[in-house]
Amino acid sequence: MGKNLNMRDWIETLDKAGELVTLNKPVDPKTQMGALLYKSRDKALFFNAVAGFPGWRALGQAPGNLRQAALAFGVEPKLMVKEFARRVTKLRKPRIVDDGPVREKRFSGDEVDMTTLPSHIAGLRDGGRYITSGLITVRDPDTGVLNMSFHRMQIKGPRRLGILMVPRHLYLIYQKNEAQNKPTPISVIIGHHPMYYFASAYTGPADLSELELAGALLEEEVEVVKCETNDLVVPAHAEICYEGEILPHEREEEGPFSEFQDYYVAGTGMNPVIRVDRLMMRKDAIYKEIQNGSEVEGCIYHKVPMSAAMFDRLKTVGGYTDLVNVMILPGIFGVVVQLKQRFKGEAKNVLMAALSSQYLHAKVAIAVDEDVDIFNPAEILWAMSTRLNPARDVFIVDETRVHPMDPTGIEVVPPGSPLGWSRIGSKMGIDATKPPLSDAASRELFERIRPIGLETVKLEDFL
Ligand SMILES: Cc1cc2nc3c(=O)[nH]c(=O)nc-3n(C[C@H](O)[C@H](O)[C@H](O)COP(=O)(O)O)c2cc1C
Ligand SMILES: [Mn+2]
Repeated sequence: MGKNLNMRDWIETLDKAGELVTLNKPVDPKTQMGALLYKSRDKALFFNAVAGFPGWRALGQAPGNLRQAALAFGVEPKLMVKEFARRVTKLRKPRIVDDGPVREKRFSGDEVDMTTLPSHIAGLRDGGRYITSGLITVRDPDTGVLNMSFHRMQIKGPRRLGILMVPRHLYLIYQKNEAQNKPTPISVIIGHHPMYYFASAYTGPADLSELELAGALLEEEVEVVKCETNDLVVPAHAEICYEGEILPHEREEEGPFSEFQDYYVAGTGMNPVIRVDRLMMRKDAIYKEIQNGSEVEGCIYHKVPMSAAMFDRLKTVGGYTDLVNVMILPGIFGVVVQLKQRFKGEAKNVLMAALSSQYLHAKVAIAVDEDVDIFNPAEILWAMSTRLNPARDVFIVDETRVHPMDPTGIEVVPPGSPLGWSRIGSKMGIDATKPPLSDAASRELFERIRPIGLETVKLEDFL
């Protein structure tokens, strides 16, 4: 028996670290919760009562920042991306067990009522209440591989949800099934250890099973129970789960929705629909809210796995680079790459790779040296203002595919269409590194000042 790390362990970890604030008065998920979550960038919030949803408790902004994310990995923030990249290599197959706490309470067919879940409204212009913490598992009909990914689901009725699928793995599987007039069976979990969320937001190859990746990140295999209405599985220690089908050839208005860039530019339109057939949960299930926007929880779940996936890729550019760290910038369309540049041109090569990785998001990539604190935006701007020769160190590539939620891009294919959804725009690399190691003389000009005794001389000793 493993530890079966789950959301309750995570709540305890946050609490012990002084990262959790408990709200005892009832909070209205339709009019108050979004604001509280959006503003709470320092602490995670535990809602002991949700107005209009008797008996429910909920967790949000957990992790709400990189410090809390690093707590889940048990390392300091600047080592987290490397630690993620290290764990990714040790995939673990899930273990099927007979029963688990997620099956304690069960509802079938018309007993199911998704409108009773205490999902909050994230933004003023949102189309309604959304399940924002749902991780969808699906089986590829050709390879049998189980894919798990994050998708917003709009609550449209007791058993009816709208879904947005950006053209990646779930959408590809849905299209294969739809071509044969078949529905796509899915299972969904709400509320689990953050490693499930990080794994689900990681974009790897299509045949990577994110359930195995969750096992790698947790450093123990995931226990799953078999679904009751389809041949899928569901993590046994989740708070809530449901089973259903994404229906073929059905499209309905979905959105708008507050997205990760802090805009409503978010694939609103004719999107597919889910019918829910089974809902199960722990007897005292805790709901998981995720607030979206820049530098809040939804953004943290993007930043950590994206940075780790890019770290893995960028260290192979040219066979090897002395890569120190990678961090996605606020709004997700930018990335900062930290390296010890050996030769002239090495940073530019790395920047080109950062602009065309498995993620479409990055359109601005900035390279900095090891002596820049990439977690401090002022330091990144300092490097750009003191180490950049704009005429030589900036390059722009026009007419490239950009992320479909990038409002600067021009939509070439609308959401919901067979080819998927796409925008065209441009990308920029900014090489804010100092001269490379191979040019020691020029490099010396960029040595940062260092007062004598910087580490040892302390103010307290002179008061
Ligand atoms: C908080 C959050 C919400 C997301 N919502 C969606 C969504 O609604 N639709 C979507 O297609 N991708 C969404 N994503 C992104 C995908 O989950 C992510 O790109 C994932 O890697 C896709 O899985 P795949 O690589 O197996 O296709 C979201 C990611 C996060 C972190
Ligand atoms: Mn996948």
